[in-house]
Amino acid sequence: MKLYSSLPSPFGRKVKITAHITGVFNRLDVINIDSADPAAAGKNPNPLNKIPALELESGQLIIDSTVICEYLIKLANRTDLLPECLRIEGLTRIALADGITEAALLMVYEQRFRKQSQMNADWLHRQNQKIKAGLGWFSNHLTEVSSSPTLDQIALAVALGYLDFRFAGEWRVLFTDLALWLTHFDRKVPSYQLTDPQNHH
Ligand SMILES: N[C@@H](CCC(=O)N[C@@H](CS)C(=O)NCC(=O)O)C(=O)O
Repeated sequence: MKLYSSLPSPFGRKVKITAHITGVFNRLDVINIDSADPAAAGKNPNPLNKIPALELESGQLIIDSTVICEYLIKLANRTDLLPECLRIEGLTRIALADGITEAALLMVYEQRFRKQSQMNADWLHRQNQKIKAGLGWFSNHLTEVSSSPTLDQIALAVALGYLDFRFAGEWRVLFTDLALWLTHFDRKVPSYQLTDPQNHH
């Protein structure tokens, strides 16, 4: 199966870590595309030209990182990553972590696609507030990490990793408990390092 992604993509990283943990990474043919490049639209099977996108041998398209992860989890019979009895709670935590990543991406896009004079400071502030409030929520609801993390823990680690990558880890000063949590995650989950965009430059 083909995974369309890119090295810096945080949502792609979420899928790759899940694939490593569930032992199916070697079944993925990873195709790097740059979704900012208009020419990429022709290569991406996702009509929305967003990554990650998974294409099965049958040609079936699977999109949205959580849906792709869930497919891999079921394929590998590793439903412990998203236990059925905690499904709604798990999906809510995933949505919260992904919301942090999305707000960070919107800030990056605002700076990438608009000239300095067109940038909207209020909009950037709104996104930054969402990131801080989301991090505040997680610092009050942290869960212990093992070498076999759950999907919501993977989504949180990826959100924090993206803030490290794009915003020089400024969040670490305000959220020392989350920084410590990420150190534990990093130590216990080798695929976090393997998929770190900063290790590939
Ligand atoms: N909800 C989607 C979000 C995917 C997403 O926003 N991906 C970014 C890259 S990490 C992207 O493709 N951006 C290009 C665009 O929005 O056109 C998911 O979880 O897969």
